[in-house]
Amino acid sequence: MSKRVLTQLVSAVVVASCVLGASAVWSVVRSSSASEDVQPAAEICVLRWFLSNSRTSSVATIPAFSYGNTPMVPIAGDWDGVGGDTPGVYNPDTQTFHLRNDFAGGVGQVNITFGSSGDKPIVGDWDGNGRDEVGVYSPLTGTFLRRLADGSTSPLAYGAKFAVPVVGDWDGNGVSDVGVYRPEGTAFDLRLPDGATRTLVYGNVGDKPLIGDWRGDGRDEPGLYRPGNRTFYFRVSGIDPPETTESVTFGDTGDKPLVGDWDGAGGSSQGVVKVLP
Ligand SMILES: [Ca+2]
Ligand SMILES: [Ca+2]
Ligand SMILES: [Ca+2]
Ligand SMILES: [Ca+2]
Repeated sequence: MSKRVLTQLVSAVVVASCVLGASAVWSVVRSSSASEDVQPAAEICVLRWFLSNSRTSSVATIPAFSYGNTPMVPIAGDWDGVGGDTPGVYNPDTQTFHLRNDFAGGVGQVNITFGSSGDKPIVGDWDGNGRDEVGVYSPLTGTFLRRLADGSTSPLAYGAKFAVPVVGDWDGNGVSDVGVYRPEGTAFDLRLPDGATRTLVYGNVGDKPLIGDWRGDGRDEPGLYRPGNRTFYFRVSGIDPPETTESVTFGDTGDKPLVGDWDGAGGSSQGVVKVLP
């Protein structure tokens, strides 16, 4: 074995130990094989953010910054109602959101404890005042627990249990709506404000769902990230037919994709979060 290959293998092991939003995996890793039980139980890895204000740019347009660490889950939202979307992280171990209103990294400017063990973080403008709030999706009950600005909780059950939650403003009334993505059917089920469901079959098996307002018309629509070719797909035509999709290749294999209106100009664009030792 050449030294070069050995280095790559070691590197791969280190990266694999940086588990994003899934600290429970450790018990599996450690018990699977005694001979492999050489990694630290909870290596802390840093989240490094690469965001682009251009949906056609394959390089970041915002200077990279570090914010959060494993096992935190990266999120984005317009927490202050000005200047577009900025980073946040959700720590599943402490059920705490840490939010920032800039791209400087550091520590959270707003910290909110919400949710229960096993919940997934969600972001939306639940009251339509132009500022995003946080919430969690409870897989056990299939319920969206929307945390309102006054700290109260507004629950909304939708879809099957253990679904993949999505949030967006499907009708453009300023209030975020919910939906679920069904990976096996590559289908988005979008809950309209009247309770009806709009189903969109979109993408391929293995794609990861994204939601954004690609053209900045005030209505959110689906997008996809395809890990195999590191490509973002934006359904710019919205949720109504006919479909028009634009795409951009961005980031590296293993990156965590996310989207946001980083410059506040009205349209969402891509970014990735890398997990670095
Ligand atoms: Ca903002
Ligand atoms: Ca709001
Ligand atoms: Ca809406
Ligand atoms: Ca739109």
